[in-house]
Amino acid sequence: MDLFEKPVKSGMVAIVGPPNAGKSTLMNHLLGQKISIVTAKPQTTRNRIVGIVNDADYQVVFLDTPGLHKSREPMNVEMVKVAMESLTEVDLVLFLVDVSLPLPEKVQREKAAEHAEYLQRIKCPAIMVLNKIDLIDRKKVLPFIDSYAKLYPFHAVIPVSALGGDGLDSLFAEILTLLPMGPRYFPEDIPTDASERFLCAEIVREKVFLLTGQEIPYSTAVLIESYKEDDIKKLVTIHAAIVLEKQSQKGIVIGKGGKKLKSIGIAARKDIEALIGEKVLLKLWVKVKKNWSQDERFLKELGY
Ligand SMILES: Nc1nc2c(ncn2[C@@H]2O[C@H](COP(=O)(O)OP(=O)(O)OP(=O)(O)O)[C@@H](O)[C@H]2O)c(=O)[nH]1
Ligand SMILES: [Mg+2]
Repeated sequence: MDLFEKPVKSGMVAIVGPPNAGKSTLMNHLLGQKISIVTAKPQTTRNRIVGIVNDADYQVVFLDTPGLHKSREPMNVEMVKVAMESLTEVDLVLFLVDVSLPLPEKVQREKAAEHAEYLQRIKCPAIMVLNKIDLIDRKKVLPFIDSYAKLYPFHAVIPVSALGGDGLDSLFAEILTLLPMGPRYFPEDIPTDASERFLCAEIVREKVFLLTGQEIPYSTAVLIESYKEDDIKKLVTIHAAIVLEKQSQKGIVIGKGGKKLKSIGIAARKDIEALIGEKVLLKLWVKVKKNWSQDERFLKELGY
């Protein structure tokens, strides 16, 4: 880094909140690029994922995090720990909730109490982001603004649609006003610090989430076993294992005559090619590792 580089608005911004609130969708939209995987199922994101937005006057480093929730499962406990740590290690927190869910008042109150517990840990400015306003009548957003303003001294409460983009300009402007001046922490030309291998594994996992039902997504991990670039042929060959917890799940992921696995592979290859800008040969296979999500060493290997 150039020592004489002029300081810019720069800092770390954690995107935290309950599962499925739209945290990854928000980060991708602010980046203008898909880095984090998105599905309609909760607990999609398992790691802290960095997304960097650069301009002449700023560098905003977003941290997309796993959803905050109560769980005793070892993997989920780790995921929540990652999100909790993000609450305390950043310059600004965006606390994101889904305001489109029609919840009974009692549940709403319980949720607010749980959120207040998380919010107590924050040591920096915070913005409350009320997401998915495209799904409800504008008038229904007002009570949320009031009730969340009581929970914590937020610098702002901003309704948005992370998917459609409504409210994101105001949100980004507010983010910039709250960030300190400082150096750029990352080079200007990279949108994330995640490796291509990691992003490829995530894409395969997203397709398993999207194309299988019931318990399969939560029992799935993806390991990239080899990643070879051929500069002459301009071809990247990737071998990946879809790791499941039980033998009985194998048939579901492979499907009749291998059909399901084939469609997972086709969908994943398209996205990987778009991400790395080269032709990809993706070879997938399915293996069973009994109760891998309880195995701390394996979780470490996966980076969870
Ligand atoms: N209609 C609508 N849907 C949205 C919006 N934001 C996100 N979604 C949808 O909500 C679902 C969850 O989105 P994600 O971005 O994966 O949510 P998340 O908070 O990252 O979820 P976890 O990683 O599981 O904690 C997906 O189906 C998104 O398309 C929005 O503003 N409007
Ligand atoms: Mg997510």
